[in-house]
Formats: sequence, structure tokens, C-alpha cells
Amino acid sequence: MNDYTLGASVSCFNLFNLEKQFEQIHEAPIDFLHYDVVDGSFNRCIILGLPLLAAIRPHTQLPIDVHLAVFKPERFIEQFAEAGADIITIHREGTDDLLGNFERIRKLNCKPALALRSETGADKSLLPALEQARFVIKLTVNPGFSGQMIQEQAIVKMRELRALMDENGICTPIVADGNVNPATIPALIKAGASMFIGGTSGLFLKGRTVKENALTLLEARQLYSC
Ligand code: S6P
Ligand code: MG
Repeated sequence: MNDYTLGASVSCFNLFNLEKQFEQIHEAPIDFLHYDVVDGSFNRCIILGLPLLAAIRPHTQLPIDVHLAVFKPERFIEQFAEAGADIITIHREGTDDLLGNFERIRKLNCKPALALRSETGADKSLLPALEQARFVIKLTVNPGFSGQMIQEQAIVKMRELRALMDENGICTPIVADGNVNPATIPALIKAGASMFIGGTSGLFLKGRTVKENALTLLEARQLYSC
């Protein structure tokens, strides 16, 4: 399950020149794309919808993880699956029916994954969903916005999440999402993350190619992994 390591956040792409952006993405060691959808009520922003996903889908073979930062994800799952999602990630805070929604996602030939906001802890009621999830995204910032600082509470909750899964024999990988860079990676790895989503603070640093930035992130991961 740890075969993916580094994802690229589409909301941080150069949306003015997608063709060039994809050339850079495809020459970099990127394992998947991370596609944020925020509905304006889960957090106060509206980002990335169906038309852009449908437009980029034919131009990449990389798996696309659609991160539905929305309430009642059942309203959108089918549409994003049709538009080209491979993995659909839904929030614990967005639904009371995680497992029913996971089943919905699987029926559409996509893989379900789980996301937890930075302030959300894990408890035993989450174990079935954690076991079924392709991965669990632990947000380290607030949903939707790039360029935020990592929240200390997220690191603490991440450590507790990893411990809960380990105690229960669940090896689902934790994905760190938000402010991932060589300075934050050591603490994220220590807290249990093994996958990373790159954005403005690490993967899309100006003046360097995506490949150069990705290699720097992977070196940091290699250096600090046990
Ligand atoms: C954050 C969102 C992320 C960001 C990305 C930002 O809410 O879910 O996927 O797009 O992680 O990265 P950075 O380096 O700008 O914080
Ligand atoms: Mg995200």
C-alpha cells in the first residue's frame, strides 16, 4: 500500500499553461495527482470543479485522487468518478456514512480514501473505514488554501492516528497534505506519514523545475524514514 509516495496538488499548478505544467509533472517522480474540491461551506472557498478534471483526464496516465472537502459527498461522488477520478477521498467530518459512501465509490470502480481535518483526532469508531481506505489524508492546514503554515495540532493528531492504526494492525498509509517541504518532512515522518502531497511550499517553488523540487522532497523523505 506504500507504492505511492509523492502527489502533486492540482490547485497549485500553473493553470494558465497546463500543457507545460503537465510536461514538468510527467518528467518528475510524481506518483499521483491530488485534486482538491471545496464546496464553499466545508471551508470558505470554492476550488476546482468537474470541467477541469474532465479536461485534464485524457492528458495524464497518473492516478487522480479527488479530495472532496465537502459535506454530503454522496451528492458528488458519481459526477467526479465519471469525470475521471481514480481515488475519491471523503472527509470524516463531511458524512455520517463513511462506509456507505466507500461502497458507492467502489461500485463506480474507484478506490475510496479517508480524510481528516487538522483538528480531528481518530478514535476506534473509525477503524473499519481506516482499514478499507486506500490511504488516509491528514490535513496539516485548513482545507482549500495553499501557502498556509503547518498546524502543530495536526502533527499531534497524526501521531495518535498512526498509533491507533498500528495497535489495531492496520497498515493504511498516512498522507500529509499541506505545507510539505524539506523543513516539515522530518516531523511528518516522525508522526507517521509515509506519503506526501506537494504544493506551493515544496513542489512548486519558483525558479526550479517540478522534478528538482520533487527530488529534494524525496531526498528528505529518504533521509528521515526509519
Ligand atoms: C489544502 C489542500 C492541499 C493544498 C496543498 C497546498 O487544503 O487540501 O491539497 O492544495 O497541499 O500545499 P502548500 O505547500 O501550498 O501548503
Ligand atoms: Mg487536499
